[in-house]
Amino acid sequence: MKRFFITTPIYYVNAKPHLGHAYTTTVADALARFHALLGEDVYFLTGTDEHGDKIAEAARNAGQTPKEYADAISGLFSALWPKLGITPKRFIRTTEPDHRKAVQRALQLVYDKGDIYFGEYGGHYCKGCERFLTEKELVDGLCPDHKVKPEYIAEKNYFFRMSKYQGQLLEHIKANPDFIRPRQYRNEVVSLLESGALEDLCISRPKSRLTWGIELPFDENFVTYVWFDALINYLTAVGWPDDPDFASWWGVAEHLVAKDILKPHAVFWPTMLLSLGLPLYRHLNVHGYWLVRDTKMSKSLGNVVEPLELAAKAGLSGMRYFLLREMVFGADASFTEEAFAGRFNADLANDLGNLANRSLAMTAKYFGGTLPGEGEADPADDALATLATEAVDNFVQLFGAAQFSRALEALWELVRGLNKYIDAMAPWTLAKQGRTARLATVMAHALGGLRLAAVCLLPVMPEASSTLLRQLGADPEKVCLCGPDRDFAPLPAGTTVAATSNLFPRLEAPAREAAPAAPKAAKAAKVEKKPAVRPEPAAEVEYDDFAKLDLRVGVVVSAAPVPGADRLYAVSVDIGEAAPRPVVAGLAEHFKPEDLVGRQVVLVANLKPRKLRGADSHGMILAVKHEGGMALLGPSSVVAPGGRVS
Ligand code: ME8
Repeated sequence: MKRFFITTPIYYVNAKPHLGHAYTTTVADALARFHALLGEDVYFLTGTDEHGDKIAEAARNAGQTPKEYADAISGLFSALWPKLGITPKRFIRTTEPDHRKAVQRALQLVYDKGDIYFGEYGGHYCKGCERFLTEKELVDGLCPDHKVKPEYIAEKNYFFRMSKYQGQLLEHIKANPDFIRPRQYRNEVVSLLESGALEDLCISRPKSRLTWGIELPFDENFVTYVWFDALINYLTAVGWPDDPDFASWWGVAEHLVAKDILKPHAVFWPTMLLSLGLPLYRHLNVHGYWLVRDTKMSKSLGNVVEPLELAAKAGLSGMRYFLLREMVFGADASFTEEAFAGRFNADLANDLGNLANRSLAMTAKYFGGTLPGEGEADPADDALATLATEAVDNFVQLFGAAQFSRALEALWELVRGLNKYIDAMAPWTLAKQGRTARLATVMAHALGGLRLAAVCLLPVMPEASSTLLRQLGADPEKVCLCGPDRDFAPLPAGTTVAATSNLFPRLEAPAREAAPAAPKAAKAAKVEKKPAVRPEPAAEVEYDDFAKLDLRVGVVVSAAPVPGADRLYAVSVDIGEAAPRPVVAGLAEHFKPEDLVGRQVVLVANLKPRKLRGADSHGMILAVKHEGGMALLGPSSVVAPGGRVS
């Protein structure tokens, strides 16, 4: 059985986890699930890095021993992952005995080989990075990541002959172009190695200065440098040095890190492996930073987003989808609540959610929820099958190459294609014309495509995709992305599907942040002073008069400006009739068309048709005007189009 081994960085236990850590660990989890779905045997490793200066300092500040402190923070990490749907095979801690033993074994082997020597060194040490920075790396004398002035430290220490392996590493990187990916990070490492500037690595700390570390096996007056300790975790976890299974896991190892720790992973680690006589890992996958207003989100800068708070707002699946879709792997991405709600509403509430809601609701309406089997075919069905096959092939290829946002973009070709297929095939018209055989084929194809999309999305949104698969009559535990399961097929006859989906209710867009400019603030103050306008109560009506109104729930299918009318949109609303209703609505000042499409609204369906600015209007969308703008009326949970309001 093919194997796949994926690791995250082991995180420092000097502060609690934030969205940056959650991102890397979510990506690793998604990759692990993706490879399992391809039928592979998977090892997913994460954990905590617990020795070193900065943990000792954080513990001192908290009035605890380093071990007490490490236990508490490590516990926060290990408890967080399952809450985020993340299921590692092993959570390793560098304070565990098997790891300490492996580190000492590695140090002894490298020492015995003559690759460790004793010497003196002075340099700029950044505690945040836990490493010496070169003059070139400093920006205005400060560490570019932690924005602090590194401490100049000169002392006698042990050194690893890293420079000895410079040429060999460069050769390996050149012979394996995707050893470090994406390309920009590979290029960065190649120029560093080609500049010939690689120094030897200081790998010890005198106990006179630091005791919180693993003792050197060949000198009890020193502990090992935290990076020499931490990197070894990748070997310890899969049983190095003694486990006979070690080689089969190590041969397929892939690391996942952000660019802050590129150098330790792309230079320190492979040279250590070369010295140990071990094969190099297969890929180093490097991503950018999550930024908050142009600054890296980081515990030391105090601008972090709490992953659990975010998950509580939009559900776990929404958060995981956002993280994987929004960040172009390798580049930085900005986190804003607006971007979050925008992405969620556009891709999940509108595209995928609407597709699921309407295809299930129509199957319930036309076939009582059980597909009768295919009937009449149409060339559009073959075109859909081709689109699905291409989209899934692209998705699989890109996801496996760690290009998650592009992979999801490719899959959305299928999701949007399915919505277009439904629009073009117009099941409501087929139903009206009594073409049941054709209607059955259309629904089977739409649901078959949706099922395939849901399988692909299992690694990204395990919770929501499992629910969706169950709604489609499939068992999420039994599907895979291999063999015939990966091919497009209409949902088979006799499959019973749920009547509604309702997986991704729209998020309210967050209020825009207050603009700092004074004139705007003054204007806002003025508005507040104005007494709120309360409309006069209308005259009483008899119940029979109210009952004359036919109020229906509908889904906005499209919205476009009416030429020459700034306030108006020509909207079409699906209320479960043969064709969507054309309605002219005064919404243009308050909503963008994309904010409306997919939204459920309440329509006065029996209003006499009239022409507005030359366009036909067959109903009225209900909304409330208020001081802050306009709010649309809608059901509190998704209902089938055409549901009567009473
Ligand atoms: O470096 N954006 O631990 P660490 C994206 N112990 N990812 C972020 C991020 C952000 N703003 N902030 C943190 C260490 N990360 C060492 C690793 S491995 C043998 C030892 C993620 O707690 C990202 O994965 O500082 C980054 O590389 C890692 O957290 C750094 O975690």
